[in-house]
Amino acid sequence: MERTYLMVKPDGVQRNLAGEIISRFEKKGYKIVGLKMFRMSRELAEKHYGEHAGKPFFESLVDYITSGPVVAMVIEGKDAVSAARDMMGATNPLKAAPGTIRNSYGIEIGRNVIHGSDSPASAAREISLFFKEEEIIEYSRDVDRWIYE
Ligand code: D4T
Repeated sequence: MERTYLMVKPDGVQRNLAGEIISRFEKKGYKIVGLKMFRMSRELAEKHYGEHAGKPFFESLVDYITSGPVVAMVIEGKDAVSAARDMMGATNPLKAAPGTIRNSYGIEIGRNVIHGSDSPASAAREISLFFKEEEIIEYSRDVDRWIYE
């Protein structure tokens, strides 16, 4: 079982899409083990997007991600990192495959509704950046035997 970090970005929250997006991961069968709303500080945003520092879109990216609350979650399940990336679709919503979250709800790359970790290593880094250990809940679900064989 693998964990990944997902975050409904400020546009997704403003557009009342948080519930819909959380629901997609629940309905697929992933277990939510962490969930909260917060507004990101500039410092945290610059750390999170550190790999893009110096790029032309960096400042607007930090402005955007700090512009309002985000809804962050940690989900757990088989191949969670890559499966969640597939469910989100390509970074540019106009290039995202039909049916993906970004294709369904976005148009612009700078308003692409959701973030998800791009590798198990990023997931571990982002989970510890945004969640305290005690905010991750370990529990079992009876329904798991109907989701996994
Ligand atoms: P995030 O990290 O937001 O889930 O997006 P991705 O993992 O899919 O894509 P990324 O790291 O390459 O980009 C981070 C973030 O920057 C915005 N962006 C990206 C942008 O505004 N203009 C651009 O040209 C690029 C490449 C969108 C996502």
